[in-house]
Amino acid sequence: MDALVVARSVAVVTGAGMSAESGVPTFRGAGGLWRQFRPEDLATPEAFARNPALVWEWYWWRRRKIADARPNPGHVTIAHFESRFPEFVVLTQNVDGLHQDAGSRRLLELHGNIWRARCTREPGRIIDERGRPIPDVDLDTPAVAPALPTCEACGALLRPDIVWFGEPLDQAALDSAAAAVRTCDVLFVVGTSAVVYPAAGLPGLAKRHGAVVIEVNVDETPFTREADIVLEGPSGVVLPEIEARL
Ligand code: BJW
Repeated sequence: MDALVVARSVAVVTGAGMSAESGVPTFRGAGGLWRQFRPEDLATPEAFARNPALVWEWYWWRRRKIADARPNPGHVTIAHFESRFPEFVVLTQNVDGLHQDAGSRRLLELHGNIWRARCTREPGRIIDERGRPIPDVDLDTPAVAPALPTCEACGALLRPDIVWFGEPLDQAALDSAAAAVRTCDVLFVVGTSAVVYPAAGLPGLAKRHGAVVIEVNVDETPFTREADIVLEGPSGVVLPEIEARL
């Protein structure tokens, strides 16, 4: 942990495990969303083209879960780190906004944000839907589906502002993320299964450029053997312990 004490530049890659202790389901593993739902039915552009109502219902259902979630001590610790290190950035795959709720400002959202929608005709037209009523849907009981959201400017269908499988990540965000991990002294990799690319490539890139990489996870990942330090345990416990020792 000496590396962290002297570090000037620190970056953190986070995944769904970061929010698990806030009650937000992860994707993989026991209780993960992909145990209950098939990604090809819900998280691809083809799925949305085939059945936008089904996809929107899934996102409304998830928005309801996330609306009740609060940042956990792991999010709070990461927000504190921002004022502790001269250079600091969070590179999150999470779409739940809990890092921002905890106070993080230096942050790149690599996979979008569940509270935003965007126009399918004019993708640059982004709509912040946080605070708007969330339609109540019961995923187990097909009922009369609520009307699909449309763009106020042009009437085209809106879609969740999320990066689905087979879609490119925002190139500027990805370039900034790659630059951050190439130049950081320490990279934390927290609560990610490290299987979804290109984000899964960031820890290896950091290592190749000389960073000390610290993995925080309750389980092993494909990256674990490459990590310099492996801290096994829930991020809501492990991260505050690290902060207490600094
Ligand atoms: C704890 C904990 C606690 C639990 N404390 N830890 C072969 C076939 C098809 C595609 C590909 C392929 N090979 C590569 C690809 C590309 C594909 C990909 O990587 N697929 C792999 C799965 C094989 N990638 C893409 O398609 C990406 N786009 C792309 O590559 O574009 C190229 C392109 C260029 C030019 C033109 C066109 C295309 C896009 C990927 C987008 C991912 N999107 C999702 C969103 C789903 C919907 C939504 O959120 O609404 O992002 S998928 C899902 O996985 C989500 C997550 O951000 C992402 C990563 O998951 P994450 O965060 O790691 O969570 P989990 O659940 O996997 O892991 C949780 C971890 O936490 C576990 O390790 C637990 O142990 C741990 N944990 N509790 C600490 N308390």
